[in-house]
Amino acid sequence: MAGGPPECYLALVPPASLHNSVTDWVDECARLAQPDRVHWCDGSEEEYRALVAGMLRDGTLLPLDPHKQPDSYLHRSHPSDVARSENLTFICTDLKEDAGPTNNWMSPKEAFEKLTPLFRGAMKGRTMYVVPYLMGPAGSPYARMGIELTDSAYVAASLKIMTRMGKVALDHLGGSDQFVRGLHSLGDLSPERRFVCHFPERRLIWSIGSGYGGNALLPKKCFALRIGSWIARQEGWLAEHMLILGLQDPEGEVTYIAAAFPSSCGKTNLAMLVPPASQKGWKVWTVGDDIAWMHFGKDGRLYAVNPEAGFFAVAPGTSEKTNPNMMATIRKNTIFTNVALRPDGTPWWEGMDGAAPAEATDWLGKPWKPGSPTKAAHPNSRFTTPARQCPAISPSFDDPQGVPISAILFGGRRARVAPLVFEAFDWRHGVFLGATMGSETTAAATGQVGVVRRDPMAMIPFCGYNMADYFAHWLRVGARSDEAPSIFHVNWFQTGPDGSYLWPGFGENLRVLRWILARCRGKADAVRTPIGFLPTREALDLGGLNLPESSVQRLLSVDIEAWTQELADMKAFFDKFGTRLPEELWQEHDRLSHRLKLGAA
Ligand code: GTP
Ligand code: SPV
Ligand code: MN
Repeated sequence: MAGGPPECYLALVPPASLHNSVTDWVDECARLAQPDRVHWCDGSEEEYRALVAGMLRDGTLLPLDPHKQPDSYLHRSHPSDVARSENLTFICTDLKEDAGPTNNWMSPKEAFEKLTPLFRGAMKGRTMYVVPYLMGPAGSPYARMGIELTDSAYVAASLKIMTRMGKVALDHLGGSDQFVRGLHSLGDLSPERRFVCHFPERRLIWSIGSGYGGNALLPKKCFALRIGSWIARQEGWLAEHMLILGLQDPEGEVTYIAAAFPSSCGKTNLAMLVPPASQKGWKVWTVGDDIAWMHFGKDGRLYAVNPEAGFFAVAPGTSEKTNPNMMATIRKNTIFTNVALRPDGTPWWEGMDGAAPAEATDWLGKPWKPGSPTKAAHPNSRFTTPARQCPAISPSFDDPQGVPISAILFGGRRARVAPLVFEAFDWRHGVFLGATMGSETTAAATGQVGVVRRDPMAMIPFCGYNMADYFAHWLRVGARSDEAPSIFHVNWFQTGPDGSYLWPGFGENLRVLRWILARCRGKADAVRTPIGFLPTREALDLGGLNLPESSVQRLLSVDIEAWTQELADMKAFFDKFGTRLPEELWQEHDRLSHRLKLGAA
């Protein structure tokens, strides 16, 4: 890579205390990929600045206005490399059945044979950054180590924001050989030679051909979810695609909620919710916006930590109106990717406050004007920003024990069918709700947008093993405790005949959270319906929203016919797993079918 960091950093050598297996593996990868330089990252500010300086020199980063947007930069990824590539993502278990019918599988042998030639010499002329990182709060019994080897300075700098990187991680590792290995190269960025391969049995990730998001920032989806979910099943805990928030009531008591929504379906926004003026005394604290690692404590409660240290969040739609906390978070120290650029050197995207700029540079670097047929920012444009900068960051963000979860929410993007909110009858029914979640696809992954697909627990792209076993694991962990969280299903995305959203969403979602909290405390009314408990109109505060009666009706009722149609799709999904699917889920399916028949009668 031209213009790497200055010489002083290239001299860095691995700390002497490291286990041989670390240095052996780094040497082995260096022999394969043949970088010109190997740089051991220490995670310091100086190092970050040097990485940025190198990228400004070689054009990987563009500067933004130093006053309006201090210490922030714009990166444009390759136009064919703008989202996770699910079709090129593989789970490479020894046995195909262990990856299950919802994952792409490749045998480890085939994967190594296919990828080794691609990695051979891939880093020639480039620097290989050795990035040690810690997932989870320092000193936490739940924190885990990973090392990513990458030839992308953008990835190394992003990991400084997204993880606890460098010295803190190596201190945690000590002389241990327990860490997840991740080898990443940009390769030639061709989708033809792009692979993201996971070897859960070997705690290993090999990713080549992409520099973007979950394909390249290996700690995030590859480790914390795909490898993480595998480890979690072995050890009896949960690694989930969930936000974590603390809901503080007017008396000052904080209750923690975790929520799984598919990619680009509102986790970051809910995690940073700012209550509207009508909801006096309420406050939301952000613990995490994407991933939760959850362990049952001695008291039987489920405790969650956020393994990440930053947010890699969707730009379009982020505004002072929808997410003022995020707008405050990204004011400095932020790397923007594939957003548009205003002439004054500030970033812009569709859905930002105020009018569109009269002129701008689009995400491809081309001139853009309002009325142009294309969007200025890519729909999956994002930014990487430190969690610590969020004004609502929870005081428990770094708590080594994590926060006790009282409610788990599942939700998706459904124009029809799923009402605003309903509660599961019990844990087992809740697991069924999670397992049958449907959602319309978004720009977060390559492929068609807006088609309904089953996305159990928002984990379809992220579960590192057979999802039948994953469901069994969920059923088992909940059965072990009387203190397991209550489970709910939410949907902010129902639309009316004109395609507009029926529910105002964003800050107003607090009204739904309040009902959920009251249910957890046994203090809110609900009606029993075939699909679960729905709020009574009186139990849900709709005051001042002026929603048309027809909207309220749709939001708070069960469309028996539509749900009966869903049954067939749920069955088709379950059938994929054959006899491996836990019998309990078939029983829940039968029960739902039975209740719907009674409901229709
Ligand atoms: P990933 O980072 O891909 O996992 O996404 P996410 O689940 O964190 O989604 P995020 O909060 O970034 O929201 C994605 C898009 O949905 C953004 O454009 C938001 O503006 C929009 N959105 C979020 N919450 C709501 C809501 O309550 N109502 C509506 N209508 N849109 C929302
Ligand atoms: C998602 O797609 O769920 C993300 C973005 O959070 S990525 O890191 O690309 O997976
Ligand atoms: Mn996500």
